[in-house]
Amino acid sequence: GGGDSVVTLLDYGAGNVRSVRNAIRFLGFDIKDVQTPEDILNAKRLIFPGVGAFAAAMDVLNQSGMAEALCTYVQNDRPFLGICLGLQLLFESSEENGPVKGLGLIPGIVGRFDSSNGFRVPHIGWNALHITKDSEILDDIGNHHVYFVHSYRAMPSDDNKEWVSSTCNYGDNFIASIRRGNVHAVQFHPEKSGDVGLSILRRFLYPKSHMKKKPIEGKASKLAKRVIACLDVRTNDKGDLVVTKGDQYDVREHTKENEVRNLGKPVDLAGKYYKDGADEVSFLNITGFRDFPLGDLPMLQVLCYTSENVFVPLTVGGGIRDFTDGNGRYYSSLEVASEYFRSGADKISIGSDAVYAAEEYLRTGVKTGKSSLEQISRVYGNQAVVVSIDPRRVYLKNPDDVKFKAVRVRNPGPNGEEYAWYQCTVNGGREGRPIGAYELAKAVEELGAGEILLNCIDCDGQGKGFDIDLIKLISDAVNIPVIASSGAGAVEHFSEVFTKTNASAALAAGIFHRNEVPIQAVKEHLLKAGIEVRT
Ligand code: 1PR
Repeated sequence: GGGDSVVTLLDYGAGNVRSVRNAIRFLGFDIKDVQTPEDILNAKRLIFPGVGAFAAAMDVLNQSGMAEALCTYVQNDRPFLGICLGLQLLFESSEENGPVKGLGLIPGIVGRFDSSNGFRVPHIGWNALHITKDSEILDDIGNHHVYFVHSYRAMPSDDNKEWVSSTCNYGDNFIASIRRGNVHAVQFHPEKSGDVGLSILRRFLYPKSHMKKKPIEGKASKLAKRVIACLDVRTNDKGDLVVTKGDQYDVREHTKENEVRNLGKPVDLAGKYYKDGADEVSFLNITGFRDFPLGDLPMLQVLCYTSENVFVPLTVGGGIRDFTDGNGRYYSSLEVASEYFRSGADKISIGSDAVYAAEEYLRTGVKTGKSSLEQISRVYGNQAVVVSIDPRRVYLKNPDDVKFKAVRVRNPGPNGEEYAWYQCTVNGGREGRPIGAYELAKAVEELGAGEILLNCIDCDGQGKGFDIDLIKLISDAVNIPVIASSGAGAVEHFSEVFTKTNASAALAAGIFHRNEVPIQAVKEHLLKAGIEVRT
């Protein structure tokens, strides 16, 4: 069981629990990993961060004898904290690839969110909670937001109301947390919910140190719009990994030396943006398409170090594809992604390889299951897979001139063209492909993408605002969240994109790197404009 500063962690090896480990260590605890069912029974306090699919998790728990030990542990009212799937598994069954039987400790069935009522699935992002009873670990959460990422949820009912300690509204009113005695579980991710999440974990780890007081009333909120800081990372000519930033994807200074623009160190900047209130941090390894990322150990180290101190979701992209190195050793895209997840990424993002996969899918009409996108989303869940689109505007006089979806644009082209289509590119914008952003977005949604990062080469680094025509087109075309990117230059650009399009998040790089607009100013402006954000 270990001493007072030890937490027993049930990690059955199905995915990334690195962020949970980092958060526990950050709070001053050591981790003892469960090896046998006895380790569960002997734990002083047990954290169970469920990851992966429900059925796979139950198989492991049943075969190892841990399911029985968990049931005994919970029935004996021992200190327990389940996270995400670690909450869902306590219920009777799940519809995820099922029905599949769960641990059966709490009455109820875990079902999928209904996306037909206009809510995007997966549910990704920050919500405030409706506290329904004294939950202890949530006592001072008030109206603060916590981070969710899931497609399945349990619902409150008369049969389980003695367990439910908070709910959240996302189309359905679903269970956000349960509490009975010393047994707690949360559907959201405290380890990814910034300071608020850390304080929830702290309350679980140090229960006696908190004076009993009346919980602050919380009110359930709408899903907050996210503000994301993006770091384009590459090796400069001196061999240092730097944060860079392009103008329309050109990252070199226009001087005689023509050096790669250097805006700072990746780990430092990520830490700064976390402290400044970024809801997520993205790293894009922008030369990953030509350099093999697993040969690029510094990038993996950047993730390792960043995830030790940054407790919001981290995304990493660049170079995720199958690869054969100089010695003829073959690496699958899944291995590349796994290495990123092990190093601390919560999501990976795929650019070029998703374009090829979508082209093939549209050509053949067949889902082979072999593309990087399909494989990674099958193993890690589609909420862990972002597709990054790098389109370029192509003006048209007549929308029927191309077989791709064209839109009427607000600002006509150089020759008065009133229409444009958005051509996808690969290799960091270097090569245009015969597919539009609209066709790509719809295809990758079907292939298993959980989110779209929508750039625009024309707007990148220009500071003139997001491409509203493009973002509206794509966010109306798909049912997964869309992150608007490229062109932010002022706080007003953020309220514009959230009022004129259905984007779920907005991403910026240059204005944050150059300290032109702090993240806090963006949030304050959005609040004033009546747009819900995490503060
Ligand atoms: O194709 O899977 O290896 O992924 C490569 C990834 O690297 C893609 O996500 C691609 O978008 C990105 N990338 C490649 N080259 C560049 C480049 O700039 N030369 N960066 C690049 C893309 C665009 C945004 C940028 C926003 C906001 N950067 O991420 O941060 O446009 O910028 P702003 O706010 O300053 O306007 P693969």
